[in-house]
Formats: sequence, structure tokens, C-alpha cells
Amino acid sequence: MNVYLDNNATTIVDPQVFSAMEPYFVQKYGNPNSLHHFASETHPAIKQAMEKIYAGINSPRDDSVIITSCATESNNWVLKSIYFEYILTGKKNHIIISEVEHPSVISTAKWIESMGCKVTYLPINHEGIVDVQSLKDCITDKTALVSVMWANNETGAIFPVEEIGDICEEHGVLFHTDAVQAIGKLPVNVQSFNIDYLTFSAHKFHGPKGVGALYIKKGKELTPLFHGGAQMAGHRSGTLNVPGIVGMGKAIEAAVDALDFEMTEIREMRDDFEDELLKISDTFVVTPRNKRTPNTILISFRGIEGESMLWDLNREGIGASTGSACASEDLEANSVMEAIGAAEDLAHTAIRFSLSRYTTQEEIDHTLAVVKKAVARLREISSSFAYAPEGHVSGLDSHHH
Ligand code: C6P
Repeated sequence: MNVYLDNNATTIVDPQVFSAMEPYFVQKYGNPNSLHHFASETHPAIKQAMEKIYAGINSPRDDSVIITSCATESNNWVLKSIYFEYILTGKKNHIIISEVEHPSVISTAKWIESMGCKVTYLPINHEGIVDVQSLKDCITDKTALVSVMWANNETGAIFPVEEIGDICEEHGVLFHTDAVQAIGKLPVNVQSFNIDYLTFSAHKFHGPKGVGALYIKKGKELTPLFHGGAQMAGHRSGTLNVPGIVGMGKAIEAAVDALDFEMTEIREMRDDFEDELLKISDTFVVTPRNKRTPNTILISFRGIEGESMLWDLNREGIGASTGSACASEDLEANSVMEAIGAAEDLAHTAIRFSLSRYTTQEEIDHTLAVVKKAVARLREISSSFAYAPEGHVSGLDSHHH
């Protein structure tokens, strides 16, 4: 049985999305900016898809949604523009991000730091949630940008974006949020909070890979990352990715339609799965369920190296991860667990299970059986489990049974 439980890394393309995209490869391939009849086949499709994308985040038409190639591009664009507009010009000298942002934010911030800008990395608390007080303590009128994700990809922790947006507004500071893990899992409405920029990516909600977007509030325009033929109103040049944009439109429409299902049925399936996992002795989950996206579990199994567990799961057809997919090759401790201050032996034992609307109960039952078998086998051969001292301080609440 094949079980895919790595939906925070990427998702299966919804078959309806694939059907919507299919005509735009071989049958309808005109450049939508051309003037002939080939273009008139693709131009309306772009228009319709863009309407769906605006509607998906409830963006007013006066604001901009710019299609990019991925969330990494959107995140780079915001931070680098802020560098060019505010830091390089000397208008401001400081940006703030959280210490558990995706690498596409952290690495870009580190580059900006290397160019002489002050960067503050906000800590997370024992529940894995960014600490708002520390933002209040460090924000000043010299701060150009705050960039804090809506939901964390590893733990699913939902960050207080409403409060952060308010604090930014009070100080006249721009606010960017990476909402990659929020779309399709939580209601996302750019008008409900003070948000200047919002990043999202189609392949995280059953759309195609290679298509992302950046929402930009009216009046908060950025320096283009790509100069050229002035597509996307000059914000992002390059021939439009017609099938990709059509796919993203269909995918966000379907994701919004399925949101209730995600927040009830998938949440319930996740909760039951988690209850069963926590019955295994010496297991730990950091972020409380009601403060998490409905599909995600990051769980530590004391004494079991995360990679060994993945190997046992994979042999039985199950795909999960030890944290984010892009960090999975370095065999380092889970970065969120480290940020929380978990003992190293626990930070190395975290496994992320992320469900989707395609996950079935049968798949979860199979996974549970395999996890139980793997835990027994791996603890049997684990020296760190055997020698962990009684009452070992981990920095986490334990669930002993
Ligand atoms: N996180 C994960 O396994 P791209 O690939 O550029 O469309 O998305 C990057 C990205 C940005 N922000 C967040 C919060 C993300 O979760 C991701 C992708 C994957 O967690 C791969 S590292």
C-alpha cells in the first residue's frame, strides 16, 4: 500500500486541475500578450484564472497578485526589494523575521545582513509559536519590514499574524507573511488583517509545481526582481506560464471549496491518528492541536533517529519526513525543535506526518501499524533509548502511558 503523508512538502495535483491545464500545452499555446487569434485563446483563460486567484485570498481588484515561479521567488522578491528601497538608500536599517521561517526567507535575510542591515530573529515559545512580546521589544521606526509566516511548515503552528499586523501598522512598518502552509488549511483573507505582502505556492494546495504568487497591497509596490517585457503590469516580466496560472486558479478555487472538509474531517482524522501515536510510550508533540493547521503532526519518538524511522516507513510504502523536505539531506536536528530548545536527542527524533483531503482512514490505519512495529524494532537496537537516564530533562512535556 502506498501512503503519502508528506503533503506539507508538496501535494498530488487535483485531477480537475490537471484537466483544466491540459488544453494549454498542445491545443492552445499562444502567448497571451500577442495580437493574433492564437493569443485570444489563452488571454481569457488567464483573466479567468486570475479572478479565481484574487478571490481565493479575497484580494480587492485594486491590489496586485503577481504570479511568480514559486514561493521561494516571492519571498526573495519581498526581502530583496526592501533591501533596495529602504536599506541601500539608508532610509531604514533593520528588518525582523522569525527564527523558524522557511530557508527562502532566512537565507535572504542573512544575505541582507551581510550587506550591513541589522536583522532580528524572533524566538518561538515552548509551544513553537512566535513570541509577540519580543517583536514589540525590538520594532522601531528604523525597521523596514517584518516577515513572519502564517503557519509553520514543520509543526503546523499558526502564528499570530493579526496581532503582528497590528503592531506593524502602529509603527508604520511593512508586514509580509509567508502563507504557503495556510492556503487550503485555514481561512486566508488579506482584508481581515493588516497585511502588505503575502506569499503562496500552487503545489502546496493540489496545484502544479513551478507556480507561486505574491499579493501586494495597493501603494506598497516593490522593485521588480525581473525587469523585461513588462508582463504582470511590469511587476514581473517573462512570458506568462499559461497552464500553470490556469492550474493555480482551479486549484485555489477547489482548495477554498474543500476548506470546511479540511477543517473538520481531515482535522478529526489527524486528531485520532495523533491520539493513537501518543499511546506509544515516550512520544512528544510540541504545538497544541488547536494552535496548528488541521493536517500536520510533528512528533518525536524518544530514542529513535528520525531517518531510521523514515526508512522503516518507506519500506512499507509510506512517505513522511523528518521536517521540511529541503533540509532532509543534511541529517541535522529538526530546526524547529532546536529553536524550541528541545534536547538534541529529541530534536533528532521528530517525524512530520502531513495529511491532505486525499488521505484515507485505511492509509492511516496502515501507517499506525507500521509505526508501532518500527518503534519496537528501532528501540530494541537504540543505545540512546536504553541509556536515557530516568527523568531525563528534555525541555518538552512528555506523554507517558
Ligand atoms: N516547504 C517543506 O517540506 P516553493 O518550493 O518555493 O514553492 O516553497 C517554498 C516554501 C516556502 N515557505 C514555506 C512555509 C514552505 O513550507 C515552503 C516549502 C517544503 O516544508 C519544502 S522545503
